[in-house]
Amino acid sequence: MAKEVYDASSISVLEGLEAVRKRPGMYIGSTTRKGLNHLVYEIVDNAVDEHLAGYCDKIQVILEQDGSCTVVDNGRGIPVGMHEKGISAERLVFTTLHAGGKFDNSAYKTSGGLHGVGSSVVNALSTYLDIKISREGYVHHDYYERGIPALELEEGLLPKLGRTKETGTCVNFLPDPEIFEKTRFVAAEIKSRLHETAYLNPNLQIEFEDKRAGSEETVIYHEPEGIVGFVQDLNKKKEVIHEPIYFKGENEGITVEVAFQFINEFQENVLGFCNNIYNAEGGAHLTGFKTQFTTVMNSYARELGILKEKDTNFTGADIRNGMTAVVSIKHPDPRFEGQTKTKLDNQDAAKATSKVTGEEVVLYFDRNLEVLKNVLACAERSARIRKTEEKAKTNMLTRQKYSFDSNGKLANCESRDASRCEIFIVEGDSAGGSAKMARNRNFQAIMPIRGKILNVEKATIDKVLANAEIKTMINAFGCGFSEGYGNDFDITKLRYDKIIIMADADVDGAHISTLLLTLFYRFMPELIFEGHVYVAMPPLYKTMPSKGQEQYLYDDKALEIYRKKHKGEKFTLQRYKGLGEMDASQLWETTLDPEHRMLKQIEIEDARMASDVTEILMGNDVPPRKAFIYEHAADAELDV
Ligand code: 0RA
Repeated sequence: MAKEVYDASSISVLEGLEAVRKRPGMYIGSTTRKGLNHLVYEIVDNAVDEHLAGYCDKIQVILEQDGSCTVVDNGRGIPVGMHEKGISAERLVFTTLHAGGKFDNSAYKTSGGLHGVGSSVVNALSTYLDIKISREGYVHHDYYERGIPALELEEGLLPKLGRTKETGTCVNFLPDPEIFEKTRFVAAEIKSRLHETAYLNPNLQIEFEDKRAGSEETVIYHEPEGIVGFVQDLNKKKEVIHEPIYFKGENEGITVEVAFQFINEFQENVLGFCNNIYNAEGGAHLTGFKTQFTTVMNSYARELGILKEKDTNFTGADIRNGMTAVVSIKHPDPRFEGQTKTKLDNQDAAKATSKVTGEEVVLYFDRNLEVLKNVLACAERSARIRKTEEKAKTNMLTRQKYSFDSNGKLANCESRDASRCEIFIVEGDSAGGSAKMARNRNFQAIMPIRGKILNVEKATIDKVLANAEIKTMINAFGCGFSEGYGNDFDITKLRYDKIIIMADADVDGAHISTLLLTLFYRFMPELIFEGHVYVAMPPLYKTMPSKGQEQYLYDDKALEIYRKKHKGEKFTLQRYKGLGEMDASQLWETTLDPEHRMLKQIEIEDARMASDVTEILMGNDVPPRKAFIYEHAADAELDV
């Protein structure tokens, strides 16, 4: 049959699919769960393009019971007619790399780095892909297996399933387990991305439905207030100091849209989007916005006498202290650079954003003097703290010794090869003591911390820096820290490949882990994004059978399995309540030894997901916090 549906002209197509399957990472970033989610985003983004072209206002995303995903839109339907190459246009879209743009009437390509490489990549990486296209009065059908068409065409045209008056596209695909390490979609991440898409497209309704056993739910995302609603949502648990400010403008074919709002907290959260795609590494649009905003605010500060003649200007970071902003631009020909191809490179985007910002911000603040004064007060506070911080940093650096800080608490390892080194942050002095004895001192460092460190989400930077344990930790890691995202932090200086949080498997332990994760996310976010942060999973039980080997069990499920397997046999069960109950050799065996231990890698896709996660972890709502810990514990990437 393959011969019938696949003629000689398709050899290059086969080669293309083969290339995708050989090096999937090149097309979707990775084959971990992050890559898996990208499959969904690829298909959804195509439907969003159809919305941007003005023909689709509803998209449905369904996680099916069988592990597949369905994306339905009510657009015009992908063209099914004969294309010049002698095959249906739909086949061309799903089998050739980068075919998307050819049919795309909209002025906006969404080729944002990993995105827009399109439907053919999803097809190549799926066990099967089934597509139903409603247009021109019929439902047209096509079906592929691992990217290869499996239906016979009738005179070059797709078979029809029946008549319809509707139009639209429905794609159902099953990720291929030969390609992906994990094939279970993570609903939380997909939902977060869909919600964001809804904010960026206020006239679009997105329905998410999870049909998988045990996690059934339906959520509808429709955000008619657009990016203003986005900013409000990002700030929903914060103390805001004014209503969100919104403006939109156009310059040389580039549309610029900005919403921002200040909160009473020491942090900056400025997110950039180009053609609806999040730019994790920022880029020209953010530079244009930030630079212009700094200039405008400094000149207001002088005008109002907040800055005197002898004073130096506020820094950009001072001025953005407390700012939450979404900068969304539409560019006819976006280009991306950077490590993950998520940094907008077009210099005309900086110019356009700067021009629109310069005009609009002045229009607003000229009429809203009170808001202006409140925002400048945030900058003043930040400048004061910056100066304290600079002093604190100098003190810290001059005092710093590599192996032992002034408290002598860090037991460092001998190796200086960062790629091999690990640092364990251990709760409690007694567990810390055992860990120091148990470790392999060649490559494992131990840093005990006492009690609960500061809740950094609520503390100011000078308080954070005054905390001895935090200081020691920052010194030990070696890469500095950043207030806000990415300014003074150099991940290449990191001294340990793995930072492993080791806490008891109880409520206090969970709290300590949460505080540490918050600290890392706020001041050293790349540690998390680049996968250096782990949580150790000490065993919950040890079984001691009257005959046979002792065995450590890491969770209740393992115990259940053990009980089934050893039915009728006698064994004593020891339950570990804390790390302190294990002696050094047990601790080595169960929690330190790379051959036997279990680590959970902390995975957060990027800053915008993380800001939700921090909210969930640190907020005062107990139920969502439980849900988060539970869900992620169940999904844990076990590095056994
Ligand atoms: C190009 C042209 C036309 C539709 C589409 C693309 C289209 C693509 C996708 C991908 C997912 N859903 C989609 N819906 C539509 C229509 C051309 C015409 O009708 O004139």
